[in-house]
Amino acid sequence: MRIIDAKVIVCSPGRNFVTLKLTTEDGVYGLGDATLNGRELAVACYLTEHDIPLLIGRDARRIEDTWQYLYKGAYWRRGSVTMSAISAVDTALWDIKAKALNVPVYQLLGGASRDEVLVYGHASGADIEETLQIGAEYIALGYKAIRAQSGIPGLQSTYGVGQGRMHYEPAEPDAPTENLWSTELYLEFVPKLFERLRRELGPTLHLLHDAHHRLTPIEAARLGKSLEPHHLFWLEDPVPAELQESYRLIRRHTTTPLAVGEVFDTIYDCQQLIQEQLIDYIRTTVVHAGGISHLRKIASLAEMYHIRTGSHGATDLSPVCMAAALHFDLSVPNFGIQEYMPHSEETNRVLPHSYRFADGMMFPGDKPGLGVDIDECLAAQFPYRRAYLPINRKLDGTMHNW
Ligand code: EZ4
Ligand code: CO
Repeated sequence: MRIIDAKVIVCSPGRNFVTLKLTTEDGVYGLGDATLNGRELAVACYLTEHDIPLLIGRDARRIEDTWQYLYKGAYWRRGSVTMSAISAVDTALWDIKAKALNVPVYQLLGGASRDEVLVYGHASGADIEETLQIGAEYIALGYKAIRAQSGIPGLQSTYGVGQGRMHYEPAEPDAPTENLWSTELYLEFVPKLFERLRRELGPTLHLLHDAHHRLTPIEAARLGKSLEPHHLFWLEDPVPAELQESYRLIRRHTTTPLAVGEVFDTIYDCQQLIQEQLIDYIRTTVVHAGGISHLRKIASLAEMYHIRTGSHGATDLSPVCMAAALHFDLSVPNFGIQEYMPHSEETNRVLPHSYRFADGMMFPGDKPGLGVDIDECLAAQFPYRRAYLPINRKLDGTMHNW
């Protein structure tokens, strides 16, 4: 079952996506997401110039060997560009294998460990009142878990606070937006936000919050402590995690559960966090952390240490990644929660998919493979447009730490 064609499809149906399509001599094709938000063409070029020439003629059934070949063969280990490229190849090969065997991908991963997958949506408002209102709208849609972010009094704009109600887009065209940041204002405000949300939205809704790497360990410890009465499902990325041991300090001070890992690209980024039980949820994703094959290894390590998965799933991860995530989530024993933001109408038309949402839960569907397709003609009508993630400065102009 040789790979005879490989195509990198770059398109922008509302936002940029990079999709790898591998085709075998039998006419079976598979898709993989290779989107790295704000750095899309670096991965597209890596695939075209470096990986694809090695894939043509290879046996598409050899998923693990191909992963090892691209990872070890590169000599230069890890890195988000390399790993996103490997992720796309790996995901496409799982799609091909499952289609060839006429089963949904989750059946190849050991079968379903649960009937459906718990997801959380983004409730973002300009202030507490609006965040509350949007939270209530999510409950009405059936959501059992929401990530709440709110504009902070005294700050003009804040990263992670979405503009639309259901749609969230962190990147901006042309040049990066500059946000201003004040830890003092943030730490003063967030406990008040969650006090109101918990009081008005009830005791059973799962409440999550993302600090987007903007605190120091001792500040994070204070935030975690101040949020304890409102029992969050998790506090995400309080501190940048290049220094994994910094989470020891936070852990010593608070019982608020911690989630880290959306920017990680291999198991080595979270080895210490997992083995010292410094976190509760690992957020690595199919598209950035080596595909389904590598994510399963991370989940297995986490399982040994009582840590559950909670994969990143914002709209810059394409429907191909979302589908792969749902097959993975359905199968791993230590699944926790999955992030989910619906894609735009245009994206859904370019990348039609069989996964579905109902009552706060999702299911990948039972179509053979991942259950996602690509309309290449339509994709060509949405050309790439350069975009960047925002940057963050303190009030005195200093670049902030994420
Ligand atoms: O910043 O997807 O938890 N979700 C997040 C996202 C990420 C973006 C980066 O591309 O933090 O909003
Ligand atoms: Co995040």
